[in-house]
Amino acid sequence: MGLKIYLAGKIVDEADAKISVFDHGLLYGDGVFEGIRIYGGKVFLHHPHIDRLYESAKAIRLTIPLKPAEMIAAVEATVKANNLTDGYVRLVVTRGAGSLGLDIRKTSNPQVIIIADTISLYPPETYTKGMHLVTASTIRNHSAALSPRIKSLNYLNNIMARIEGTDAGMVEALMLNHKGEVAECTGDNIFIVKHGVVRTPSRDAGILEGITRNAVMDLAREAGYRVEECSLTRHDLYVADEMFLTGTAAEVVAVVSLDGRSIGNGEPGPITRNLLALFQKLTRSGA
Ligand code: PXG
Repeated sequence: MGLKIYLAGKIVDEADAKISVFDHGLLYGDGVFEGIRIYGGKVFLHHPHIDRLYESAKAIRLTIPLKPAEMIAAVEATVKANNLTDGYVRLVVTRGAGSLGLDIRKTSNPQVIIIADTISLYPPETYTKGMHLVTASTIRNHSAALSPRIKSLNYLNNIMARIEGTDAGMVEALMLNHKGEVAECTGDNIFIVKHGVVRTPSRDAGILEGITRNAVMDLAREAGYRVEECSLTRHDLYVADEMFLTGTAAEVVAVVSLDGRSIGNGEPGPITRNLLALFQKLTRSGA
């Protein structure tokens, strides 16, 4: 028995969840998406994810054929139809089928697709030992070409960088922006800790404004740490006391080396471990 998929306003069997080969989501990567966790049967930070989806759609001039409240109900219904207590929701909105050619006026019926499934996580030792990173030579999209704040179906920029990480035997890769500043990883935001201060690139570094990033910044402030959004160089990263990534799938994961430089003492740092524990408390307490 396959999954139950939300498609065109209905919940259908996976085998029947099909869309047109003329959909511009497929032909041009023209569409937007979200990835959301389900913890204890609840959709985690549902509203911020739906807000970001509608903001991404607005930026690409895509009108989503559901009101936000209807979208929230559709996600809840899909989670329920699949009996999931812990898992992952992939929400996709495509431009819809059209003629061959870029003109959005020749498309119709944007497609809303909701997949709710289990999630494959990093192995537990990634959390206890931390991960190794390399800097990709592929820079993050220039904001004036395609804003990284849009979570679009066009992920080739990130995929090209991820290939470099994979080639180096790593599960993630660091991306810089066109100015050479630290931006983010291919599917995660990046943080460092230096002299007890938690630092992360600001939005204007050209990054996706991660929902996990924002939640972790809130947790850090509540825990009494100073948190700064600022411009960071690779040198700042090399000499950091601690480093970690945040993301929907990764949650909070320590980075113990970057480009062959070990970070701090080469083990997950105390503030990183504390923030991971606080994040797990937030997600596993049913809050
Ligand atoms: N940067 C980029 C480029 C991302 O794609 C993040 C940062 C972290 O954002 P959130 O909101 O998740 O804290 C992302 C998120 C997937 C997948 O299946 C990718 C993401 C999230 C969930 C699933 O590849 N990327």
